[in-house]
Amino acid sequence: DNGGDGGTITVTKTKPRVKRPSLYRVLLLNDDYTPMEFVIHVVERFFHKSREDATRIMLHVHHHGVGECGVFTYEVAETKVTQVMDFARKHQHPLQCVMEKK
Ligand code: NFA
Repeated sequence: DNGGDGGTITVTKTKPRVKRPSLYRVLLLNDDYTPMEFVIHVVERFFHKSREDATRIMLHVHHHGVGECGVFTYEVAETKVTQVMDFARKHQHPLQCVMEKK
């Protein structure tokens, strides 16, 4: 900086302030109608899980009513929810996908 006329140069250091983004869990909810195989496929396709992990997640949701598919920043979580809800709707299954702040 050299604002004045005195010819004095002032150097101001601003600390690089970085903040971690808030994280959101993406959850699947159980229902009585969506086929187990469809839920496994959704978890594989949209959350990039192995068939084994996808099956574990599906069974957890089936037995406990709700289960986590992944943790993401807000925009990514929102995109996952929209993709899963659109895909379920397209196939006429009532599967519900939601996000919650960690
Ligand atoms: N409860 C469903 C059934 O018995 C399977 C399911 C699991 C649905 C997980 C939604 C989520 N066909």
